[in-house]
Amino acid sequence: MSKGEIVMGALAPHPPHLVYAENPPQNEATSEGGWEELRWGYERLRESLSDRDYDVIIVHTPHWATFIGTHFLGVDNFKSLSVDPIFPNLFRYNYDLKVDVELSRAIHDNAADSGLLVKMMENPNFRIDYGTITSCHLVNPEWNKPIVCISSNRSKFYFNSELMQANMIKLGEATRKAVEVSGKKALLLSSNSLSHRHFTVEPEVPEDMSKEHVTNHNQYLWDMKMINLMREGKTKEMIDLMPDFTEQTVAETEAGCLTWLMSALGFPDYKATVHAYGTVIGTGNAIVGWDPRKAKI
Ligand code: 2X7
Ligand code: FE2
Repeated sequence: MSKGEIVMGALAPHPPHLVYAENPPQNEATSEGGWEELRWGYERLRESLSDRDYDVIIVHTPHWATFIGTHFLGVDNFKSLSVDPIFPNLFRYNYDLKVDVELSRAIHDNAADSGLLVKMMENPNFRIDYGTITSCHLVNPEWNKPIVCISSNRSKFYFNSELMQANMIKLGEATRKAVEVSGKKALLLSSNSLSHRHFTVEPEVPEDMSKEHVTNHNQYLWDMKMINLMREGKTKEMIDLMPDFTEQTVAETEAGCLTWLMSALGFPDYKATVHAYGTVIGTGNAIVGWDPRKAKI
């Protein structure tokens, strides 16, 4: 069996608004569009994947929050209705997804060997979080690949950002090793927004783009600082700044997804491709791809 590999890593944020704006048949709510810059960015990310063959999507999500260890989906198939708790008016999505339990378990076992507290989630009635569904839908609307879904352990809250990052670095390494041993080609998704201070009142028409802008200039400056480090291939520096960035912008990086992704990719020093930056109800969102083929040039 040939060695498996990560074919691409992506920052793939999950505002449910983007699915709402696309009007797919799975979502009960309907819209008049909106957030085109980000949706066209997802189109560009999909285009960049069109010549990349892959077997599985591995997604790390902030909205499956676990306080005791990191959990992994451990059932072959999940089918149900996912309703966003904050935006039930926008996101009521009928999902039917497949899980690569073998790879899920392999990452779980590697993570356990490296000293992390882990658990397989084997309840067939478990409700999949909207972060996972939104990022996977926008990257692969055909849903023709199995997924591995990893929860976000909330160690930042019961300990601190530094411990959270140290654990996510171990989890990223465990993920890369499991992919290599599996012989599979994997696409990795960090499902999170960047700056995350959002409006507390929704416009009457949620897709009214005359109301959309970043919550404050501080958030915008921090988002650009982080995105420019990605563009310059300075991902170690980005990870070093992460605790301050997260603190200053209440960023969704608090969940560890992006740290996990950078570690799995071996802290890329090649340039990332930024497909889009845009705001959703005031939060900052970037769609970014890391293509490991660039490391070999
Ligand atoms: O979960 C989210 C998010 N990350 C960003 C914006 C709006 C809603 O939900
Ligand atoms: Fe979120």
